[in-house]
Amino acid sequence: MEKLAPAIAPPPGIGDRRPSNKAVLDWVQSVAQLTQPENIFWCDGSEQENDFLFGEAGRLNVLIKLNERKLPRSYLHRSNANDVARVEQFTFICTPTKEEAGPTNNWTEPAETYQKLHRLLKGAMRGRTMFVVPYIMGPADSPLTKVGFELTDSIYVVLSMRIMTRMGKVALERLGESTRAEWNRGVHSLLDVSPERRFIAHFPQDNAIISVGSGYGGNVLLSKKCLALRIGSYLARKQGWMAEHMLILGIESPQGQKHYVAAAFPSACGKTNFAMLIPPSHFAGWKVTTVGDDIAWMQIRDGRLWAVNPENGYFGVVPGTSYKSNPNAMRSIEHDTIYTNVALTDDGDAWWEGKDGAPPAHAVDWRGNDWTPASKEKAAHPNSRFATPMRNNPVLDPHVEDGDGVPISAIIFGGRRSDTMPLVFQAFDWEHGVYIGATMASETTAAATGAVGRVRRDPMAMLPFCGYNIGNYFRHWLEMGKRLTNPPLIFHVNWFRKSPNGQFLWPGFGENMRVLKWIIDRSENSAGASESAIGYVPRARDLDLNELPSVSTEQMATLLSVNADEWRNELAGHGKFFDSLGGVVPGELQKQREKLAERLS
Ligand code: OXD
Ligand code: MN
Repeated sequence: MEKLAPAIAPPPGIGDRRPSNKAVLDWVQSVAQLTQPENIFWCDGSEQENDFLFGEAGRLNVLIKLNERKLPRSYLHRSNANDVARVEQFTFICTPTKEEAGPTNNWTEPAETYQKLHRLLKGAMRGRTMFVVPYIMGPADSPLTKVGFELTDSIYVVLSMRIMTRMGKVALERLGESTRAEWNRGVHSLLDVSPERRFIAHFPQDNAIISVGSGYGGNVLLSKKCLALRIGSYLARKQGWMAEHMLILGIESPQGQKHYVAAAFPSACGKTNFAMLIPPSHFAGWKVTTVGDDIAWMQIRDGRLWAVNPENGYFGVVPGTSYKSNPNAMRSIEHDTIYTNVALTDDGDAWWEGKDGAPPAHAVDWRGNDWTPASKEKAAHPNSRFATPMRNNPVLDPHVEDGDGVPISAIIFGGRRSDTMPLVFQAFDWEHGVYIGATMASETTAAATGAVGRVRRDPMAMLPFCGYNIGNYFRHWLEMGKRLTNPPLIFHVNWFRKSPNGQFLWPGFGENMRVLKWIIDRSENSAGASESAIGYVPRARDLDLNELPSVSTEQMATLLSVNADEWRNELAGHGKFFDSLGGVVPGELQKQREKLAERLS
């Protein structure tokens, strides 16, 4: 357990390169005075530093080195068993008024929260090292790029941040000397990794984050959910851009025609798989490339929406990942990867449920206990994760470092729905698309603590990540639409519809290319659809279903059907959700609901 790891003593030349920005130095000093670490380690992101830290993490049992031949330069981390997922109930948006945080966020008053957290942080790093991690989110030369600093007492966080962000010197260069520069202040301490003292607090007005009591990635890699989404969405509205929980992928036809799409699915609904999709053999010559698998920052240029991926790596769900489900992810995690909470085989390999091949006869499970295929417990935690550099991805898009981003032709919303939602449909226009995003729902997964499989409304997949009032977030979407002269078309997809006997109707994975192709064709005005009450739905003949023997004509009909009863139920769900938001929903979206009700009646 990492909480026991003592301070580390770096040799000369490592961990001693202080930034020169006075505002940063003053802030680090003030946090050090509060937390009282044994020493301060100033990270520069170099190879030498990284090698040293991996060595120390191994020596201190924070990481277990995996079989070098099977998984070169890769490690296993086991988190505390009570600390394996995001904790939405302990996540707070601390704005001056409750109304600014809105009805979907936990709110606490900023001054009181600082006081409470400072009490917890007082002396919390005694006997430990405090690492100073400078990083940027976004390509080095993008106008959207943000600088952040994370102070942490976790070596696992430092090593993961080096994978997930552009870390070190590049951030110090981007920041420069100005004491008035914009940068995010992030403080993280493991404390005693107790759920009673676990808080993830965001102070959007101060561009600051304090996270204590957890070691789980989504709670402690402050670059990701905390900065890139919660603080990011707040800054995006203020500054006129968008921070979204979306993958970005490129799709190129055999003729070299290229489109980019951005897709918002809730956590653990297959964003990474979709972003790395391999088209089936029927689509020979088509290529899908990944710009990002989780977060998109988007701005308007020339009336179009352009997106960058602010991250530098993937923090993906491991179970279910295989050469069958996602060969590109498998190749990405074959080396230079940190695994968290997977099982360890006797020959030092990583193992998880859903991996190719037979289970090992014996392994050590994610808790550190002996495991055999006869065990009742899962070997890997359902939310076990990999952190791997995006450079490992064999289908990384060549424009991933372009500061201007890539132009987005279509936005796709989607969720995990056993019924109601057809395989795909298209919004009538931007405003209708915003309504579809605002009312989307999904069955819950293991990515957050709580019940799994319950349908919950998750607007734009941002419910846990919108850093301000959701009503104003919807308004921001509507305003962005007005500024876009050439807006992306908006779609909704559902790979998870089931037959009455509980079987998935759609094969998913690579076959999702057929849906993607229709989406691209619609943006080029070259595919048909029928107009339904809920939007434009393809007829079976509008999709390329050649060489897809696994889906019968009846299955296809169900997949594309709009069931009036189910939709009346769905509409009631929209109404209930809007009501639960207590009057913040913009009039335009209420109108959209009324129009849908009319079309369904
Ligand atoms: C993630 C999540 O880790 O959404 O990306 O939980
Ligand atoms: Mn996510």
